[in-house]
Amino acid sequence: MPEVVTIGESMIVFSPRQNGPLRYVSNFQKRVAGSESNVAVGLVRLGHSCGWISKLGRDEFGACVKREILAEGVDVSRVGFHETAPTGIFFKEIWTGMDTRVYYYRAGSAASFMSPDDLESEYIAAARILHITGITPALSETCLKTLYSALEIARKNDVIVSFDPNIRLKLWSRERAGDIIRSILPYTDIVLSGVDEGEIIFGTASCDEIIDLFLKAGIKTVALKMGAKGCIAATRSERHVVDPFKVESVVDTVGAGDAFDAGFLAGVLEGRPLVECAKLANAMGAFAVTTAGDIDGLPQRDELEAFINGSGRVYR
Ligand code: KDG
Repeated sequence: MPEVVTIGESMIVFSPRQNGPLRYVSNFQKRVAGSESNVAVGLVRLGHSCGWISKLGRDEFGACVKREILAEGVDVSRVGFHETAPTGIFFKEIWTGMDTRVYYYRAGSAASFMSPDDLESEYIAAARILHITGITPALSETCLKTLYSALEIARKNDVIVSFDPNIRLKLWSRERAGDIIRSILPYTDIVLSGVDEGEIIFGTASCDEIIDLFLKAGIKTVALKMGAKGCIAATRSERHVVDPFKVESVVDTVGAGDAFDAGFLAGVLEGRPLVECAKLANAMGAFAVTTAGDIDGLPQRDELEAFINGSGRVYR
């Protein structure tokens, strides 16, 4: 059974081969993307076992998503297929590496039909960590129920719950996102959140206030992502601002948050001190922004260590 179990929708993403408005783009590269499976792949690259629960369309894109995630070494044995609903897709539009937009075509997708019946309690109960995001509850009422059901299973079986709010305002309103996410917090042990998301959840943009409010809501460990400024990692007894790693050029920031989550959770699984978890997280985020795909740039363990130590490697 995998150390980490995650649940969520993955899709085919079409990345433009040129920058600028999509109306002028004729060529795209097809890749696989999805926040939760990105985290799973990141963890597997670092040597941890991970299972991904989802639903795909019984179509070519569904077959492609399952095959790619399986090829990365993630356990896809709990991925089901919907006979008629399609696999979701989306398009990226890139202006500069810092300005990427996404256009979803995922309403009514196979994953939006996930239901509590798709969960196998023993599979979640055997994990050390259940990792979820705020994307899944935004997909449909049945997805929301599925998430609550997974959280109940985790709670009953002392599985650590890790939660990335990952608020996608193209999927739901700020108000609904805030309400639902606040209802998930009591089940959560580790929160991996952006500052902008903290603002939607708590109505303040102050990093310290956001962290205080997460801790007050019962979260044991908070990692507040500040993008190019690194992160703040906190528990009730410690709080550290952890500097980012510098990257030469940013190609695409989408997926950096997932890479961050994978790094942080790897640290937790390895019993590392809080600052080290945050350092691993920042380093993974730095890798992710250097390539166009969500997972293409994610490092293997030795590559990550070499990057953190500043030693680099020479291939001959
Ligand atoms: O974090 C990256 C994700 O946003 C991307 O892979 C697509 O899962 C996705 C989503 O729902 O936006």
